[in-house]
This record gives sequence, C-alpha cells and structure tokens, in this order.
Amino acid sequence: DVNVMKDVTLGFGQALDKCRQESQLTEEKMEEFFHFWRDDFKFEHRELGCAIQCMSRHFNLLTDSSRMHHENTEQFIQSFPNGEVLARHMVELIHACEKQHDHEEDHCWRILHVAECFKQACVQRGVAPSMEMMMTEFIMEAE
Ligand code: BOM
Repeated sequence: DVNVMKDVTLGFGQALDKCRQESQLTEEKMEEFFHFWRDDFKFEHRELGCAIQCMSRHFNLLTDSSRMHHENTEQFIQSFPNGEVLARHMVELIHACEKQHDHEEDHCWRILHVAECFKQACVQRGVAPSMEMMMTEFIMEAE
C-alpha cells in the first residue's frame, strides 16, 4: 500500500547523499529522492540511473550484472513496517520492468528506464505515494 511505498522510498533515499558525487547527480537534477513520485517528474538524466545503481549497491540490492537481487530486495522491503504486504509484489513489478529493458547495455540508462517503468506500474496499481504524503513525512523526519 501507499504507506509502505512511502517508507521504503524514504529509506532508500537515505543513500542519495552518499551517491551524489559518484553519480554526478546535482541538486538541480534531483533535489530530494522522493521527488521521484511527482506527477511531472522527468526521467531524463542518465545521472539519476547511476545514482539509483549506487543507492541499490549501498543496500546490497544488485547482482554482479547490475540486475535486482531478488532475495535481498525482498528482505529490504520487508524491513519496513508492513513491508511484507508489498515485498513480493514490488520485486515482481521491478523484474517485469527489467525484462522489458534488458536489451539496454548501459547500466545507468537501463536502471533509469526500469525505475520509470516501476513508477508507472505503481501508479497504475494505486501504490504510488502522493507528493503530499512524501513532503509531510520528509519534513517530520527532518525535525
Ligand atoms: O535492473 C536494475 C534494477 C534497479 C531497480 C530500479 C527500481 C527503482 C527504483 C527507484 C525507486 C525506489 C523506491 C523504493 C525502493 C525499492 C527497492
């Protein structure tokens, strides 16, 4: 559900600062990771794909070929409150998106396109958190 996605996004987003330098993702290209869920967010910067790769590595969610590590990703999602209700489903959504973009050889571009596909799938299934939810929680966490 949307609350689980909100928590997982904020958890995953904790790695953004660490990954900014190596991915060259400037604040101008993405200020905070939760902007991912904005309706008008554009998936156009290769640097964002590189940053998501770095962030996924940080949590040990990728295989050697920079594909999703299914077991680790499921466990990561399960580590959030009520994560078990969405973990399997999210892994399946991401994997379906990976299959669609498997021909893309550049890891950063491929991951960017997988991320966009994953967001669309979440929106379609009604599990995408609203920006209002994301902002509120983000501000509460900062205080
Ligand atoms: O083939 C590489 C797989 C990369 C996965 C990309 C999925 C992207 C997600 C970005 C949004 C994340 C929100 C929550 C984290 C879920 C693990």
